[in-house]
Amino acid sequence: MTITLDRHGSVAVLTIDNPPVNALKTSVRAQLYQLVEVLDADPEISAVVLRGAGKLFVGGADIGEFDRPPETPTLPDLILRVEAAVKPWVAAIHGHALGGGLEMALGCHYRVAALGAVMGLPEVNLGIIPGAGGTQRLPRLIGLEAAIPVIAERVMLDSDRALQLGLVDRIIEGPLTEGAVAFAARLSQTRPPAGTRPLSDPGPAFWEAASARVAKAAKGQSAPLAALHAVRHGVDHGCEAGLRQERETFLALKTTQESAALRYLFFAERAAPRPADLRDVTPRPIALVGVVGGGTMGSGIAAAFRNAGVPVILSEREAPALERGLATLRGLFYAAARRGHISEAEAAARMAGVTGCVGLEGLSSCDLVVEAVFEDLNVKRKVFADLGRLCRADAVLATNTSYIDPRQIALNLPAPERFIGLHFFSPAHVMKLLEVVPHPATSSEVLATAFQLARQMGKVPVRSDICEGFIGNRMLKRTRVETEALVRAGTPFAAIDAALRRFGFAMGPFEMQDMAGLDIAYMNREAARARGESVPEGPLDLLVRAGRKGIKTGGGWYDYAQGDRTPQPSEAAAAIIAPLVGAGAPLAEDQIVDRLIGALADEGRAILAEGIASSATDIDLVQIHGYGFPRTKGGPMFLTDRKAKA
Ligand code: T1G
Repeated sequence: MTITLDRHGSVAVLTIDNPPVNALKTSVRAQLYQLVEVLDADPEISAVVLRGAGKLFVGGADIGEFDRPPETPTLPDLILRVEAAVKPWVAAIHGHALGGGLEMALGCHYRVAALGAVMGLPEVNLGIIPGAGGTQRLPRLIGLEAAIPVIAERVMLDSDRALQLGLVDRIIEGPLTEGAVAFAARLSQTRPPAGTRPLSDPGPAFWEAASARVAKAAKGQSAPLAALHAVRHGVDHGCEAGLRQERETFLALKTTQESAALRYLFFAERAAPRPADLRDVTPRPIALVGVVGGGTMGSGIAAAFRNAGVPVILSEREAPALERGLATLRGLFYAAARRGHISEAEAAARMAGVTGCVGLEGLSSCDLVVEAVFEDLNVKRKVFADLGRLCRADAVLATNTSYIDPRQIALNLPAPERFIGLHFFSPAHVMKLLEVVPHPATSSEVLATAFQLARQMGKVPVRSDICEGFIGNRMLKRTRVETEALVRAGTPFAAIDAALRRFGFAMGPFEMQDMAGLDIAYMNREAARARGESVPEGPLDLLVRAGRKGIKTGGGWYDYAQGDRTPQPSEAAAAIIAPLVGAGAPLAEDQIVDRLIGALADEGRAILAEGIASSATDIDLVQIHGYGFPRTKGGPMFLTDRKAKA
């Protein structure tokens, strides 16, 4: 049984106990449906309290059931039955009431909440819309102005705001169940269903503004506007018509590739920080972190740890460089305050948790030290030789290298079991991806510590074994090879960028190169040539040798006006690369996309076959959280796998 029934006098308390999030799976719905009948008929019962066991009320419908047709009683069936109950039902909300969980509460006649409870309808995150009345009942309870951001823009309501809006009837400060029972015991009747409340049309200007706002926040996803449309349909045609339209839209969206991709990522992102093979390994406590290098990566990494509440010591070789690093950090925190993400006081507190030191001696008491110095083997080796001498034997020592073999870096390091690669992505305090690259000697405890830190920082950690460029940059290199081959064969690079932007990338590969700087890839190619590898002369080499390194030099593949990051077509660039551009027929847009996504998946399969990545899902997470692959497509492995099965 996942529903328990306790009697408190004349009040029945039903507890949904379906760990981990009390999802309203079929058996839960069936039991609840039956209990409505039983309790309605029970003369001893005057009211019903519905609550969730554990840390929350209900996390929603069971997302795991979405790949099959809904079984009865469906959630709409159950909610209509509760609404029709003759005894008043009170939803007692603590923790989260999300999606179908909030819709269930909206079907109850009354709602009470514990302090700090959070309510929302985040279905659009999954490429669907609320499918059990949320788009109709919520606006009728709290008004369109407050409801639309919850339904279509991922806004959450805490208990105070919910009380203010009339979503909840009471906040229970003491023990929730007792408070809810006391509230219910005083009830003598139900209340008309939320759906019967009037909702007038605010007029075209309101809808225009709402559509524009929702479309902007949707970033190309289709569910948010579909949710708004369902709300409006109910305003125009009444609640019943709105419920029908909502359900049809929900069922239709559920079968889309976009929703399948977003659900796939939902589970992948939740599983990533808890690899099964580390579940029984206790991570080390990390109370103080040292960061070596105050450049762009070093200051970003320090900010990521501070944002997670961990005190940081920033180390630089000289005082002026240290001052610059600390100033960059201060700038990051106060920029976050200016954007309203944190308060000024919080920005000051985060900076107060940073100390600086010149040299490495000041890092001897750190539990973890992350090296983020210049990408040079000898420089890194020297840093770790010193850290190995200065730091405690149980301190974790990590390198942020993106290309160099960690085994080479740790060659002379005593106790290499404490060494690991932690590859952050720029800007490190923003980008969610963290490639965790164990050295062959890395202990499972140190590995578990890396994943625990990723959880603490809200990162998506992906384990990568050692190869050149690990998972992400290796696939980036493959993309470069493929895109360059297309240009050589006659497909304009601007057409490639346009094709991938329309596919869903925020920018194309050539625009991305101009932003990151062409010289990074050029130096890697030159280094490979110096190692005797055959790297054919490419258009990128011609551009860099002509002084075109991207935005920072006013031009790369494209031209850029002073202070403007908008790519402009460049005759100069076209002339420079012309000797290497073929006269073949350019590929059509879908061919470009198929070719490049296919190449990414092909490289992904090679990475899997070599055991560099643990799963195809991990490869997709790297692409989504490190390289801007559109979430609505799920990732190259997910997409090509679906195509192959179609
Ligand atoms: N269904 C199935 N599994 C779920 C789930 C759900 N709704 N929510 C979470 N899980 C799993 C998750 O995969 C993980 O599994 C474990 O629970 C713990 O999750 C009709 C159609 C509730 C705030 O979108 O936001 O209702 O990895 O790590 O940090 O309109 O989970 O342990 O195996 O996230 O404490 C709408 C989704 C559904 C909310 C808890 N609801 N969940 O956070 O734990 S659609 C949502 C969350 C719907 C109706 C529609 C969070 C949480 P595992 P976790 P957490």
